[in-house]
Amino acid sequence: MSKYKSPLPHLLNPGHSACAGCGMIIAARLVLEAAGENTIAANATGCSEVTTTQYPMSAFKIPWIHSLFENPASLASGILAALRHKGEEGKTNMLVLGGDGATFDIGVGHISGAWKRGENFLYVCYDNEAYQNTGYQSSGSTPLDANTTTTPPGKRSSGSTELKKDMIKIALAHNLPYVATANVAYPIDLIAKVKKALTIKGPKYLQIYCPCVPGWGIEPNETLQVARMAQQSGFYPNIEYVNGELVQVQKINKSISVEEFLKPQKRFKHLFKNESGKVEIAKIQKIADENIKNFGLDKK
Ligand SMILES: Cc1ncc(C[n+]2csc(CCOP(=O)(O)OP(=O)(O)O)c2C)c(N)n1
Ligand SMILES: [Mg+2]
Repeated sequence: MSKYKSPLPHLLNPGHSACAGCGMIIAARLVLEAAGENTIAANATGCSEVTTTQYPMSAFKIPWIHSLFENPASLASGILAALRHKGEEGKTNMLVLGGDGATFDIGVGHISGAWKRGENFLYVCYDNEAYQNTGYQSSGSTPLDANTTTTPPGKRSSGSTELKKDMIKIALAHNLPYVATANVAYPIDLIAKVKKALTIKGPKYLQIYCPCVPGWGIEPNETLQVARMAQQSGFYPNIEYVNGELVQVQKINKSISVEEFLKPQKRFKHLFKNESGKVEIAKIQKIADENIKNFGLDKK
């Protein structure tokens, strides 16, 4: 057992029911520890809620409130209004925690409204690229060719035929002062981003790449390795914008092909069975290559 002790306070207790190796729970713990005790969290429906707050218990050591699947951004706006009314504006961090389904799809109207109003919260989307809690259905974040229960590969398709929605561009289109991606494989960067975002007034958006063990068909001990490979292949760039300007990108230290990243994941297993799979892998490689070019991820 590791003797390492985090210097940060533990604000998410053990005893939650997340799967072994869950990327979301790693992200949630790091986000809370970076935000600190003086934080209120509003949580959308999804794995982050069902695994942490089985009635009458809660793993959260901070004030936490569950909303509907679609409206935690509105709920957070109401909490901020109450704090304003009490003369306590700006004294407490307001966090929103939601999955990609809650964020990219069903909550996007509420989120857009709150961002337009300039609400002072940090919205954290843990991106596990599908509606995992309800049985691995595809969401607006599901990448091309992924096998989900609503995009099964077969004679007419090789998994999802749709491209992942670019939620970062949607956030940037709202002129947010802070927009970034993070990755559970890079916890120091993730913590720094949360801390930095919370120093900025107004709406902030952080999208964290979080492998899902059962949904992606990986082993519990592969979570961080797969997350790291998403960055190393250019598939999921680690980027940061302040006031709409790209201020930081994580360069690729050890470059790998998307094939290496896709291979351990059962959700992409069908791509390795025949020639048409090779064509699909080439399409995914092209997406990664474009990321590498557009964000300047290449170390050279
Ligand atoms: C309006 C509404 N539609 C559907 C559901 C059922 N539902 C609950 S959680 C969930 C999936 C959540 O997906 P995501 O936000 O990506 O979080 P994850 O489960 O992947 O952590 C769904 C479809 C619901 N609770 N409310
Ligand atoms: Mg999800």
